Amino acid sequence: MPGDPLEISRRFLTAAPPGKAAPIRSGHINDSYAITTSGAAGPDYILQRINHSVFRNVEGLMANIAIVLDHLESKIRQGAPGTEGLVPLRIIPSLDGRSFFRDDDGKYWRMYNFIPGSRSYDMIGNAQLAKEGGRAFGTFQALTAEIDGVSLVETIPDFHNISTRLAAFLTTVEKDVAGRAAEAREEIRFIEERAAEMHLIRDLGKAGMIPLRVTHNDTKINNVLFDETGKALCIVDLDTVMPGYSLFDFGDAIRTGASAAAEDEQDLSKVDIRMDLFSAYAEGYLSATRTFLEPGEIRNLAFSARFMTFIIGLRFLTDHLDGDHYYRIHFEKHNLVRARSQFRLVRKMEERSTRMEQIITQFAQ
Ligand code: ADP
Ligand code: GN1
Ligand code: MG
Repeated sequence: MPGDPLEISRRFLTAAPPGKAAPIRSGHINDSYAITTSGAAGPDYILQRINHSVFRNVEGLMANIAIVLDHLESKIRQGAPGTEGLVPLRIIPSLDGRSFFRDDDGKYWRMYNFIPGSRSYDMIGNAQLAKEGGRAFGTFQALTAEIDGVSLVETIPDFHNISTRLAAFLTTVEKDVAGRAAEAREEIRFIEERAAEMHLIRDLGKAGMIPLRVTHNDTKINNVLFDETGKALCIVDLDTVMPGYSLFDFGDAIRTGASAAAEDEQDLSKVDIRMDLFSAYAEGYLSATRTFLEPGEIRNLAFSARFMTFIIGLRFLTDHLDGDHYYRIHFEKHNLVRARSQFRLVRKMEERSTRMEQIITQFAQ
């Protein structure tokens, strides 16, 4: 049957025949399955259907990932600083030797090795894990510095471009195709009040005050795989690796990795930034990056958390007003719930901005 994950997994060059496919339901865009080969105790591979309406250039996207993974694997092999204990992620080729497989319905699939004994967390429980997560993403930033950004395609153009995101939002509010704008009046005002200040990173970039780097661009903390002792094993979810600002990656990791509540928490009184986790993440991240980050980057790390939380909230709200075409939702108004929780988190970060800046200064020394 076309589209059946177990059938599809048999179209890849696995070391043993696939016997079981179990869905992994954490992401909002792609579909992932853990593939266990016959007789094996745990999964050996991960199969993913790439969302082709979000990622228009799958060939370019897989080429990006191949460049980054090859580079990371060679760094791990050389024993570059920070790579101890890291496990390489590898693309498993299709039977016809390509980096992806296109099924009879035109859907795109790819396969990776499953990182054995790994787990990921939608929310971080303790400072030790936050510090290790920060060290892992900091190391990723350090290791990818040698890749020439020109060799990478922009898999989603203007992904964290606040100007185009705000313009899309305003058009969506104006059209109000789903008739939902009235209910979101407060959130719309929240965005309008902050729109001007949110241009900061873009302005610094344009003025040459912060460098373009190779960045991950989706550093949700569940994209770090840890072992059972809390040691980072691997960074996954590389679909959006492309040129960007380090501030995007720091900010998005704080949004999820230092949050006291889930991304879609409905009880807004629970939403807050945990300063113990922020501090630990910043310590881990800066331990791997402080030698090369530029002053314009360091100075804006605390702000970047607010920025990324804002822009993701803005995208959730835009999708809600547009009728939920982009993010997978699990209940009615899910995107509105997500947006509200992100905006509450922005408010909490505003209240704590002075302390957040002090912490960055302390660990940047
Ligand atoms: P999404 O874009 O849907 O978030 P991810 O690539 O992040 O997709 O995969 C979803 C989840 O699957 C991850 O958070 C992680 O828990 C698990 N996962 C992804 N890749 C691997 C892997 N190679 N080995 C083990 N688990 C993985
Ligand atoms: C999406 O696919 P996933 O769940 O890792 C989104 C990110 C958002 C995130 C919000 C390609 O990530 O940009 O930060 O949801 N990915 C894409 O949870 O749009
Ligand atoms: Mg992910």
